[in-house]
Amino acid sequence: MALDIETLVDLYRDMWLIRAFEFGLEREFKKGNVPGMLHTGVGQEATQAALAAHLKATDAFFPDHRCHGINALAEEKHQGDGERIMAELFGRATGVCSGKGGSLHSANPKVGNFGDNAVEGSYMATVLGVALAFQMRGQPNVACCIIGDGTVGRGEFHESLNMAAIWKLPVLYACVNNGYAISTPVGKAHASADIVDLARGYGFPCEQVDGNDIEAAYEAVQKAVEHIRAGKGPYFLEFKTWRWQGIFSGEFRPPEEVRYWKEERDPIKLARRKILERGSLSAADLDRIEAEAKAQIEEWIEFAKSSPPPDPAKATADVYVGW
Ligand SMILES: Cc1ncc(C[n+]2csc(CCOP(=O)(O)OP(=O)(O)O)c2C)c(N)n1
Ligand SMILES: [Mg+2]
Repeated sequence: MALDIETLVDLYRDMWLIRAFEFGLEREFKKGNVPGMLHTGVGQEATQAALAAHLKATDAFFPDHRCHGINALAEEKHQGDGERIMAELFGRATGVCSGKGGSLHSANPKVGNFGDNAVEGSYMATVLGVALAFQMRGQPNVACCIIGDGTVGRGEFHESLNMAAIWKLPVLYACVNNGYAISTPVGKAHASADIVDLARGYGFPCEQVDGNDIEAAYEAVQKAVEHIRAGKGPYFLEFKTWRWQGIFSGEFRPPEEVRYWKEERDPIKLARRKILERGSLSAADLDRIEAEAKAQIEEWIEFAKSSPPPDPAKATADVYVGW
């Protein structure tokens, strides 16, 4: 089913915001302005924009290490301050965690962002507690965990799906299958290269989605979220996609594969084609949306750069809660 043009254009704008965010961040990282490690979500914008479009501030999501874009969109959509994710990545006091969280620990539960951490799979257990709380309080909220294909190898994957199934918990599993974990192809690490096959045995709805097709991704998340909010229990979505950047710099994938995904399967190019085919917006209109997103990100980068570093006297503030 085709999305209405307004929604499609909004998603196009969101995808450009994510890509500009990641490219801007990467540029500054290479200049030494961003501390820590960096893994970007370039190539996965459709999946992230689709999730961000349906998650409310009252929901909870656990992002993975490529989710700067979804973190920024949640911040921007719910509080109008996406620049605080940029500042967090720059390690500045104006960041969502006062510059002490960085990429993996950017969190802000006020917008539903419960944060990532360095141990792949750990929040597949934590998400159950949040989901159980929603269920016990009778709230129609979604607890979403965004995981990569690599996380599927962790024991928590199966423990989490099993418990969500038997307790009918409101969990949305969003598995971003980008073909590799570090440099190991999915099919060499798991019994099926289609992760959805591994999830199906738990008996709740599971679907495989083209994660580079914004319409398919948006509609799949919409359907899953409606199911969960109606109290019908968990839902599993596998987004088939591809990440432009690996874990480390350098390229290990065959040149033809890289060309195919960047040229033929770029989610932004695909969305642009769809919008132009509808005929109500011109190429110039879409160029303007792209330029606006890039300009907004440059403002966020300036905000981050001009913000002060955290005050060393507050190093332990917010580390322990209320005692
Ligand atoms: C338990 C654990 N083992 C290993 C790592 C190191 N590590 C960081 S990212 C990563 C690969 C993750 O692959 P995937 O989930 O497919 O995500 P992608 O980078 O492809 O998006 C690994 C092994 C880790 N963080 N935690
Ligand atoms: Mg992967």
